[in-house]
Amino acid sequence: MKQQVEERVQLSPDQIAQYRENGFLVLESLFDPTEVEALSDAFDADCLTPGPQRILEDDGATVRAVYASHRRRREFATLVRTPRLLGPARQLAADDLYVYQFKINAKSAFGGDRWAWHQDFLAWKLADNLAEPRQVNVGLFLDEVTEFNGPLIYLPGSHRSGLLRDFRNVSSRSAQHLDPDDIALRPEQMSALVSQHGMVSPKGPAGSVVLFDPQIVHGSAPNMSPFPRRLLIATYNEVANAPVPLGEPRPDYVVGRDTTPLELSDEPIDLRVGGAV
Ligand code: HL5
Ligand code: SIN
Ligand code: MN
Repeated sequence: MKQQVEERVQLSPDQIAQYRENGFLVLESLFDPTEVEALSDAFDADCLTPGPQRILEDDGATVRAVYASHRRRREFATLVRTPRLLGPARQLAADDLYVYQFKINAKSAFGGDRWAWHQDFLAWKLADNLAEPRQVNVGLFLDEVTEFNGPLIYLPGSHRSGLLRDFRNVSSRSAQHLDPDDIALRPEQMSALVSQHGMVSPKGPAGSVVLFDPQIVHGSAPNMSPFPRRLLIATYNEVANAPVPLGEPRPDYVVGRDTTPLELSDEPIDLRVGGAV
């Protein structure tokens, strides 16, 4: 049964080649509106949970991001095991996978701030002593993404250049996580990179998925539109590549410590039984 489910969502050899070449791959409308609604409701509920996992915008009131919702809400715990996300991630990886990081960037209407140009792997190498860029990021659109609501922008092929910076700023934008502002690429660097690689911003209906490489250069503009752009990102890491922190590890809301290999699950996402995990 599991085998059959996995086959249904298998990436084709051509899709795998595209991912390797460009550093990202879009899978449109993988989740239906009922599922998106269930996830969206679960996120709204989780936004009410106080704690360091909830990061606010500079106004001190609007939610900027929430980490580790898969540890508090059944819908997200199921989601990270669904063959539609875990299946493709496993095809792109060389070993068993676990959840390294799970976040939802809220990018709210009228004020969701930018995410500066950066490479994820630099953050994790510096903050967690992560050895290899053996992660697969899986983004899931909780809202329709348009040119208006601050779409994520990628520089296709930039993941093949290795790390383009090697330090973080002395002062941090946030004490709770490493904000891309702390490891942002310089404007002159970005000009050269954009002339070499160009820019692409995948857009599409809620329920679409974008797989992306931990070294691809990416970022997104502020959202001044009346439409939110909530983007869920599950980062899977290979079990054998679990980081060995040099000092005190970061809190496990931001970097998961449970490296038990994930198994595929056929459980529906919109159980409507609600509630905590
Ligand atoms: N906020 C993440 C972390 O691990 C890093 C960023 O987009 C991922 C750069 O603290
Ligand atoms: C964004 O939500 O636009 C940024 C996502 C990321 O940096 O991974
Ligand atoms: Mn990122």
